[in-house]
Amino acid sequence: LKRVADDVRTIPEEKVPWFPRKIRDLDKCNLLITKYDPDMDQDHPVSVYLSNIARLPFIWREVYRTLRTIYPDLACRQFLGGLQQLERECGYGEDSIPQLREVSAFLREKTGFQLRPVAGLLSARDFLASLAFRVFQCTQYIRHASAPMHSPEPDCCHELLGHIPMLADKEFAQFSQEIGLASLGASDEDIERLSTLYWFTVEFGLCKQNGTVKAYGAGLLSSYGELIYALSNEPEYKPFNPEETAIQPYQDQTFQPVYFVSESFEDAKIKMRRYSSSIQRPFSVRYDPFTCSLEVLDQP
Ligand code: NLE
Ligand code: FE2
Repeated sequence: LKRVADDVRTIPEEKVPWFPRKIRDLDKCNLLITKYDPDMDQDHPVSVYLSNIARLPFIWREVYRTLRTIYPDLACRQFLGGLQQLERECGYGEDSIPQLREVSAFLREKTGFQLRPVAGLLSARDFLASLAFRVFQCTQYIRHASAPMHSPEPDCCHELLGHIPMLADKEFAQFSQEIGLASLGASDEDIERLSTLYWFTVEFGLCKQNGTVKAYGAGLLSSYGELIYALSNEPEYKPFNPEETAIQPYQDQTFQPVYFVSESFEDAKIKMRRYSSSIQRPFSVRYDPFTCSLEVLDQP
C-alpha cells in the first residue's frame, strides 16, 4: 500500500510518496508495524500492558530508581538538565508516573515539541514524518515485570525517561526535527538510511563531553543493562559519520554490537545536515512554525 502525493509536480515515473503537510495530516501517519497479533500473543505490548496494569507503579519505580543512580556518571549534560527540570516541574520521580498531557505541555514550553499517544511501533516513515512537525508519538504501556532493565520495544519508561529529557533541549529538538524534515517524501531506500541514522543517534547515540564519552540515545537512557554495557569499553565504537552510520546493520532485540560517538551535538548536527541535503528529492520543504505547516517548493 503506497500513498502518492498527487499535488507535488513530478514527472510521471518519479512519483513522490505521500507526506503530511500540516499537523492535522498526522492523523494519517499511524501505520503500525505489528510483529505479533495482540489477541494471540501474550508477549505483545498490549497483552503485556493489560497483564501489567496492577504492577505498573512497581515496574516504574524499579526502572526509575535503578537508572537514576547511574545517570550522573553516564548521561550527557543535556539529559541531566532536562531530567532535573522534569523532576522539579513535571512530577517526575519514582513514586509517580508522569502524565502524557502534562509532559506534553511542559515540552511545548521548552522546545515546541508535543506528544501524541500511539498504540505500538510505528512505521519508520510515519514516525519520522511526525518529527518534522515537532510531534513525538509515544507508547503508553509498560514493559514486562520480568525484564525491567531492558525492553526490546518502546514502552512508557523508554519514552518518558529516554526521550523526553532530551526533547526538552533546544538543540536536540532541532536535530530531531531536521531528521523528520529530511524524511518527507523520501524514497523507501532513503527512509531506511534515515531511520538507521535515527537509530544510532537519537536512540543509541554517544557523544564526547569534557573529554569523556556520555550517552544521549534514548534506547540507552531507558535501559539500565544497555546503558552500562554501552559505556563499558566492551562494545565496538566508531566515530559518527552519516555516510557510514546510515548503512550499518542494526538489530532491535538485544544490545547493539557497535555504537557511534560524535564529537559534540553541534558536530552531529552539522554532519547530519550535510547528509540530509545530499538526499535527492524533486522538491524542497520549509517548515512554517506559525502555522505548523509545510511550504513545498517545486525546486529541489
Ligand atoms: N532498550 C530500550 C529500553 O529498555 O528501554 C528500548 C529501546 C526501544 C527502541
Ligand atoms: Fe525510541
